[in-house]
Amino acid sequence: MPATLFVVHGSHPCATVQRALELKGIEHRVAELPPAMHAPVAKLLFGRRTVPGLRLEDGERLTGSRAILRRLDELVPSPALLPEDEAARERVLAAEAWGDDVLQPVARRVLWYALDRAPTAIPTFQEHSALPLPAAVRPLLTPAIVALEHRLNRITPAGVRSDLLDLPRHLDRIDGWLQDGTLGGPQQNAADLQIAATLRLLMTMEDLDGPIRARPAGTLTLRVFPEWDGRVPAGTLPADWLRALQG
Ligand SMILES: N[C@@H](CCC(=O)N[C@@H](CS)C(=O)NCC(=O)O)C(=O)O
Repeated sequence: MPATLFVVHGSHPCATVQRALELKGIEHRVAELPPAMHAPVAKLLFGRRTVPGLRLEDGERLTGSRAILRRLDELVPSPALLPEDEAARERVLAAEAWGDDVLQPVARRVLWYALDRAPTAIPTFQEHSALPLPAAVRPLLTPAIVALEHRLNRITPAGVRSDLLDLPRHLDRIDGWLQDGTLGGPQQNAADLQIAATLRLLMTMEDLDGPIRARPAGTLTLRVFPEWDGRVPAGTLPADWLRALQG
């Protein structure tokens, strides 16, 4: 049996790992878990309640996007997801860690906050989902999923406001890494995959799409992930909180 990647459809770290598997040509199937309800399943299978989780052909189980990418590089060294040069490698590892620890949660908080305000956008995130949930049942589950995600991600309006006010600073940092070559080289690296997946999820919100798309960070994102389900209409996020991004 090929490797199995356990995902939630549209999850950004899951997309990071899936793209790494594709780049390396590792045969795999994708097992999709229902959002929010995936946590107990992931905990049972991988000992940690988050996706992505990867079960390799020989049964080895891996969890966490960064740990999975490290193991994939050991198993299939080419194309490498980290540069050979020691200093460049350290820079990519630091950018990847920042993308995981700092940027990844920003997209979760802002998106689930937005989906609470615009629940009719939720089906657009399921367009290519393979979950055998009848369309009639999905709207019934939606409020519970949104509430659970708010709890899991400790979402508050003040927190989301400060995430959005900080976003221009985050984008400046990413553009700086593109300028110094840490990101955006001819061969996609681990930090490209980690950071672009989060930016792509943020770009599903029309309020954020334009300001990100206009930057080098947006160009990288669309190069790594041209397609992504989901569209949250403009005007969903409070205009006041977006001022820093537009200015
Ligand atoms: N940062 C870790 C964790 C990923 C993560 O938090 N995934 C979310 C989905 S995007 C999740 O499974 N959340 C469930 C929870 O927090 O219980 C990684 O990159 O693998």
